[in-house]
Amino acid sequence: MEFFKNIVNQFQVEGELCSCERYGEGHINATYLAVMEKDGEKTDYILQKINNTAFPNVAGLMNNIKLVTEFNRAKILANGGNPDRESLSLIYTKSGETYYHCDEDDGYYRMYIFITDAVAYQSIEKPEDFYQSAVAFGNFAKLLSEFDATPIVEIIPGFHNTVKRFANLEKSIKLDKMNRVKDVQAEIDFALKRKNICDKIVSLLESGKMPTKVTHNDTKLNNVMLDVKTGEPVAVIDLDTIMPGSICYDFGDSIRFGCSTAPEDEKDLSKVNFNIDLFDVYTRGYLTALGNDATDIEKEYLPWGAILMTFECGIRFLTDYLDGDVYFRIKREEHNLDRCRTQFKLVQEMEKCFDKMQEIVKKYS
Ligand code: ADP
Ligand code: GN1
Ligand code: MG
Repeated sequence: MEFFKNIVNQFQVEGELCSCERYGEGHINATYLAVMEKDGEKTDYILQKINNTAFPNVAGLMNNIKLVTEFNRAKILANGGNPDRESLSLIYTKSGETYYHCDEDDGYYRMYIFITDAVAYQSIEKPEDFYQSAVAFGNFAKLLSEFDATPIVEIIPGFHNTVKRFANLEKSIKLDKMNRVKDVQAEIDFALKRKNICDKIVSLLESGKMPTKVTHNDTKLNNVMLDVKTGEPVAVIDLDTIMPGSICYDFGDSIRFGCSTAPEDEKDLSKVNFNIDLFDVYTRGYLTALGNDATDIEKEYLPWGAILMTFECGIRFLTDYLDGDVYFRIKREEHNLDRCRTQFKLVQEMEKCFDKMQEIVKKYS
């Protein structure tokens, strides 16, 4: 507690820290709910220790977040909204910085205003929530289209470059650092069979046939907050990966996570299925919110975005398993392998209903 008191005291907050507990289900940063008390009144904040392995350039990362959140806040204010609730909002340090480097644990910390009366779901409880998350991400994409991307740093180069992700997998197979290749031959074969799909979107972006846009790049359901009472979108959060990308990736990543009938790390694969009805729900919400902002080629490749984001995530989990679980936080042995297996099962099912997915996109285009 003394350790955290020192951390929060570096930021522009008032009162005494009365609790600081781990919070949320993110795989990357360490998130805490920090409660401050002043004159008997409690205020919640989000405190995060930034994952410095995933994000070596913390200054660049935080400058990206500062630019995007200040842009969002100004827009929300101009539209008569409440920026403290409808945008992720940084609490600056007492010296006006976006983050604090703590010598004691060599950690990088940041604080956000806690978004009140809102929930980040871990799975779909009702289709309406998924529809609202689609509207939230669609509106966010629209907002970003007005944002000047020039100063944005590509914080993880090639983040959704599936070709590069595949090459990383091949490197890890060759290296076989943990001697695990022998146990995952079926998963490796599954991936190798699909090597030829990796460049489907990458090549369109590289040739300029598909526009490169500033996108969120990590659009899973628990990165959007919905109002606890009305279920309506409140804010899009987790802005670490905002950088140049494709809306097919943002769409696809939401589908990957939200259209599965089971959690991302379900061990029993018989429970993991791709729910096409939820695909319909999300597509309707996303395309309604985006309107004319989506070009024909982007719309055409939305189903590919879903397959590729799911495949890519599967190969990233497999790569991390082979590397000794150094990137994604794990809670048990083989956690990354279980995650890889759910993703590959979903890919298989998406492949089977690809025509149906295309029809649904056409219906809402
Ligand atoms: P990670 O990058 O590790 O996924 P996130 O930034 O997504 O970390 O935060 C993890 C979780 O913490 C979110 O899923 C959400 O439940 C919660 N959270 C994050 N920021 C806020 C906020 N400003 N207000 C309320 N809850 C938040
Ligand atoms: C990570 O940070 P979080 O948990 O929202 C990862 C995503 C993966 C996702 C898989 C920066 O997202 O790319 O799709 O896990 N984020 C980063 O659940 O690598
Ligand atoms: Mg997150």
